[in-house]
Amino acid sequence: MKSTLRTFAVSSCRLLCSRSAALALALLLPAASLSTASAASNRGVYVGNEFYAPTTAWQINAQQSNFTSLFLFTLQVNTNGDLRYNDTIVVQNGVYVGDSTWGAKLAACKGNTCNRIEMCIGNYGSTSFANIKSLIASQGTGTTSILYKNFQALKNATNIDGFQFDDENTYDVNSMVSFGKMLATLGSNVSLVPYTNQSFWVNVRSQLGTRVSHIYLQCYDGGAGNNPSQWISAFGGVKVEPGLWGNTDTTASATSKMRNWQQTLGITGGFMWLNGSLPGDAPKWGKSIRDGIDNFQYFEAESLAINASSTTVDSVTDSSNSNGAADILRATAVNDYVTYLVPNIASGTYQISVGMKKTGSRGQFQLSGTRADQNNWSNIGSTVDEYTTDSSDYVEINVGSWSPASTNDKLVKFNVVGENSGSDQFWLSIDYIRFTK
Ligand SMILES: [Ca+2]
Repeated sequence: MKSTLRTFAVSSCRLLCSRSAALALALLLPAASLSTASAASNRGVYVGNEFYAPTTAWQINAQQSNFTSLFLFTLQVNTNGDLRYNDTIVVQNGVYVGDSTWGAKLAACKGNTCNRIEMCIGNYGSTSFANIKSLIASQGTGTTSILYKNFQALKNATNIDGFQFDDENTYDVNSMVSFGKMLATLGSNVSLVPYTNQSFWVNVRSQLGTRVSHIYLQCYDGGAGNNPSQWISAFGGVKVEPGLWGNTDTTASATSKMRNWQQTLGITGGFMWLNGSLPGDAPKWGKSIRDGIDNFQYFEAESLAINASSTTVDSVTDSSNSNGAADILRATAVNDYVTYLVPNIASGTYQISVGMKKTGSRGQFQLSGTRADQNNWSNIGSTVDEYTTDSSDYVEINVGSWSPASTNDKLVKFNVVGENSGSDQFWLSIDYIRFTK
């Protein structure tokens, strides 16, 4: 057993605190309630060679990034049809010759918020779309063409959800449309990633129709002057998902821009260019888009009223926690619990997320909820393990969905159900609870 000695800058017992004071604080919390978003946003980020193939550490980074979509940057099509992920040939003569673990390791990146992986084709200065045009002119896109065979091999090996068209110089409508239709027959969606030449992209979208699942509009660098409203009009009302650059925006400005676009245009997604790889501060960028677009209510645990608990709950200060503080349930056994009163939650379906500081001495909990004036508990999601082998991980976990049927105060209960075999305690860290509609 590890020592239980711990020091905190400030540690105030919450078990016997004034509940009315805590409730008053909770009611004063600003809740970012946006008008029209109806589901958690799609939040993309470009990543690079660190995801060929992603180690366990990169898989965890992806899951904890607060982004929902990874954009693998970037695939090239050689003149003979060989497919190259950056400098590495991955498909040749219809056969996948890349890292044999790539598909499994990409699949392992999904979880928590991360649920989609797209692969970008091309980039600035790339000849890939010129090569695609030539190959289609000579071989077409039938099942015996090298393009078909190579993309089928890549799709089978990686199970990529979609391919992005990042053509920045060829701009040939007919071959891009043929290529998009070919990918659709392989079960892959297409995303368009324009920054200029609007009429070309509008024509491609028009001909590919719903085979195009996303339009990611670059609103930085060469596309800095792009107005998403004007592009949405040009696409006949199809929503674009605007993208920003970490070098020319801050997290605050990204949130502000995304919120404005959400409120005025109803955008449901956005993306970040963080220089082509997933940086250590990716979670704050994923959060910045989420905070701009999502319709959510945010409750700091340390400010919520505690309705009941089986043992001590301390409020601890920690500048890495949201609002600089979090609650710690000093659980010593299975079935220790804390129940919070969460005020004024409207009926509807929510994704419930919990912010926490994972460490090596944390327990596992099952979340459940009920109307505050009833005793009608239902589980929310499945068991969450707060244990980590890292010294500390400040993460938000998407616990699960909950659909309260009526509008009123709710009780949310964290019940300890066990501990990881590597853990030496049952304590829980509860930083905040977020309800996303
Ligand atoms: Ca907090």
